[in-house]
Amino acid sequence: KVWKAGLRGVHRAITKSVVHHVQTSLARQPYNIDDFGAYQAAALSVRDNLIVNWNNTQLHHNRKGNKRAYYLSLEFLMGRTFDNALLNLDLKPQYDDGMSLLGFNLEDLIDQERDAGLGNGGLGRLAACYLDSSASMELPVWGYGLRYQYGIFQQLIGPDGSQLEAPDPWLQNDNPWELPRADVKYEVRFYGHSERIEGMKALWSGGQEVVAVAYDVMIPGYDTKNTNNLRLWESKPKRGFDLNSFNAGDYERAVEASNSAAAITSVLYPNDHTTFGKELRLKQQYFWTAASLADIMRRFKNMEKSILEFPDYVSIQLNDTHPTLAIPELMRILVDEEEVPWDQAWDIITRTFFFTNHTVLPEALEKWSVPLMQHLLPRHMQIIFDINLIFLQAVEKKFPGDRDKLARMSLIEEGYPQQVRMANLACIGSHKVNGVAELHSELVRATIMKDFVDFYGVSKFFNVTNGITPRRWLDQCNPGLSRLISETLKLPKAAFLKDLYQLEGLLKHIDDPKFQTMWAAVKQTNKERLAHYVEVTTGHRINTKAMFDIQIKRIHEYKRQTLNIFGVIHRYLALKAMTSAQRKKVNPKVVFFGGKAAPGYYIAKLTIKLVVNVARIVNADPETKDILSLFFLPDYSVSLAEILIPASDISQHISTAGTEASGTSNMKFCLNGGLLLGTVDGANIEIAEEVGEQNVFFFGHLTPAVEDLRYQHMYHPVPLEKKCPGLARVVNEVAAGRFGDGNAYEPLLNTVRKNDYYLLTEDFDSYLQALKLVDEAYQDRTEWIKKSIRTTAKMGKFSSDRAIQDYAQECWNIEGSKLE
Ligand code: 26R
Repeated sequence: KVWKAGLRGVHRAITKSVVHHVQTSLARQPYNIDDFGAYQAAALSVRDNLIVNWNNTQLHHNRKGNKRAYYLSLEFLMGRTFDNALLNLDLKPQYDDGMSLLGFNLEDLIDQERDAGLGNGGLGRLAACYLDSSASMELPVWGYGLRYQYGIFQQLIGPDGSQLEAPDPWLQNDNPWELPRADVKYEVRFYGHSERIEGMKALWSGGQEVVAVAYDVMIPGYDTKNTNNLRLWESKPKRGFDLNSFNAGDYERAVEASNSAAAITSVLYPNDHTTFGKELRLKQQYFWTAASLADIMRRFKNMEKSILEFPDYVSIQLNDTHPTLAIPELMRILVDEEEVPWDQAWDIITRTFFFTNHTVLPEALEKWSVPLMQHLLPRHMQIIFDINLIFLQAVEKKFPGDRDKLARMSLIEEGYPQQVRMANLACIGSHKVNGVAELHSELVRATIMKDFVDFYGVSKFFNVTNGITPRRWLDQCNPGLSRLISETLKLPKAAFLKDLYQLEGLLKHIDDPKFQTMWAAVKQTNKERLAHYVEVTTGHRINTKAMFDIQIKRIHEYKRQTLNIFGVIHRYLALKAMTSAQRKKVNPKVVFFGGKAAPGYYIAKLTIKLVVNVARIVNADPETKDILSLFFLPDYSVSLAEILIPASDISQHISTAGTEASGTSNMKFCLNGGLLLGTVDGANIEIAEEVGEQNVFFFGHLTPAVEDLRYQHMYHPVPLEKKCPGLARVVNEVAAGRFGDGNAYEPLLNTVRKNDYYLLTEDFDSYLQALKLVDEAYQDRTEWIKKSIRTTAKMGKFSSDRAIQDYAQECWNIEGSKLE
């Protein structure tokens, strides 16, 4: 090994600190440490660097009196931290050498870490990307969330091919990336009763109190010392036990009370897009918003400003409606505790909060039963009724006599029971409301928020197209590509990782055959890395010369994994009908699926079962297995995405038009030079705008057609055989038992035979057409590589730095402030 002379001292410092942590923090002997122990010690040693930067950053912003923004999210899908921290601190080469001096391979140590799976999918991963960008741009932004004992469940595939769920005890081993803050704690009340005192003021007392304890996760910026904070709350009983029962000798009851307090942060709800109205979920939401606001308020009070200046120093972003209780909670603090008159308090509220909507699917719009809320949060229910009364009076004034409008805009939906509409509350309590891609924001304005647009004017409603962090989703997951880009552009990596528009510089190399070859070689290496993973985990060997076609995301009807698997079956049947000479001319292809289904989502689970069982038949068929193979990779996660995404030739984003708010993996695939096969939906549209429509594979009906088509399906149904013979053949084969017990799939097949809400029968033929175009395009490999280079080159817009810049300017009114 050639050693850079100047680094010797750094190496010595690293090995010394790692050995120190082995002996002290881990209390073990350096000579018999395993990979996991070495990972822990190395992580603690990296953490030492972070803690210093973290402390200095907080001090820096405090001294400057900077306005701060807070990102309230029930989910932060962080994935692994070690590798990311090394890259952001620019210490990876040093630790690589340092650990190898100690006899360890750094990549093996990186693989020892468990993912922090504190999220379901898009919304949670977006929050994680936004934290990375905020820190990298030196903005004073903190995240607030919950420290779930169990993150998103581990997915296993049972013998019959169906999804099984196991708990994810990610904290079983010490987590070196968090700092418990025994000194930062707040009491949070539930139940009890609320008594009006005078005017709008009330006193809330009694009930049960639970303690929120802070755990801080350090968020290092890239190429800066600025290190932000993600504060996660854990619930604890106020005392160890309920003293009354304890003293009376009723130990069971005493323990019960303590268990119920600890239960609040025990597990992440694994539903994506369907609400269940469970009391524990509402408890989570209040526990978290109350603790976060108490903490924000304490930090604000340390500044010794008038309470009326609160919005000049604090902005709060609501990540979907999940933290909407922060609105009545801040009203309660202002009116009941700070004695601010109601109207002034409401003015503070509407200058502090900002609300992001992440889906227009009706089943995902949160509603909470009024009796439940009354019971759990009596004071908040009062406040919501008061807000509603004043609001509806204003609506009535603007639109006299429009009772339907009043009923639609009310915070309370009539019915048995009445329900609180959280999106309406989030909207009227916020200064601005945004969607997450142009089309989605337009749909927010035209559908779920239409009445509010009429009332407030359109300028309250705007768009921030989502983004992804290029640190994790280019440099970390695809070091080969990052290196090639840096060499080609003759720029240090930081230049394009901090300004992703720099990638456009690749365009002038697009026709250079040498560059094309190197580009293709990087892709090939990544495909081999994925093939290696599949071989190690499943025993299957993959043809890495085949086209890699990937669809990874939560399993949901609107995302139409069914369209994909029906397409695969169609291809398989077509191959079977060919002569072997004909088959030889076909482009070999490997199709990958990954994703979890909500445990109670029957149709989504059946979809997984179908994919797994089709894979079993197809992969075992000697006639076709070299030309078509299929894998369902279990337990999809951030870490698995980091292996899959760089290896794709084509990825699928094929939701029914108008249903996918944005999608973010589409951006990740394209950034890594994978081409996109998709519908005209979400951020696909803006990706096509950037790379040019000739470089994406679009198919399917457009959003404006969807409503009419659904109407037709509902009132003028046409039998599947007539509507779409190609799909009928596929469905019949499945029903006939070609991929195992056909009866088992009846409910899934019926979704296309009956009213076909997600319009598979309408899009199937054009989907097949698009797949054919993909095959043809792949035959001309040079053209394909050029498309791939162009795609990467045009991804500048989709950096989460751009998205965070939009939020900082349009909403938060904060600026970067560098720690020297
Ligand atoms: C209320 C509860 C059941 C619930 C609803 C919705 C829980 C979680 C969600 C998650 C939804 C809002 C979500 O993840 N939406 C996704 O947000 C991404 C980031 O903006 C988008 O890219 C993606 O299109 C959207 O589906």
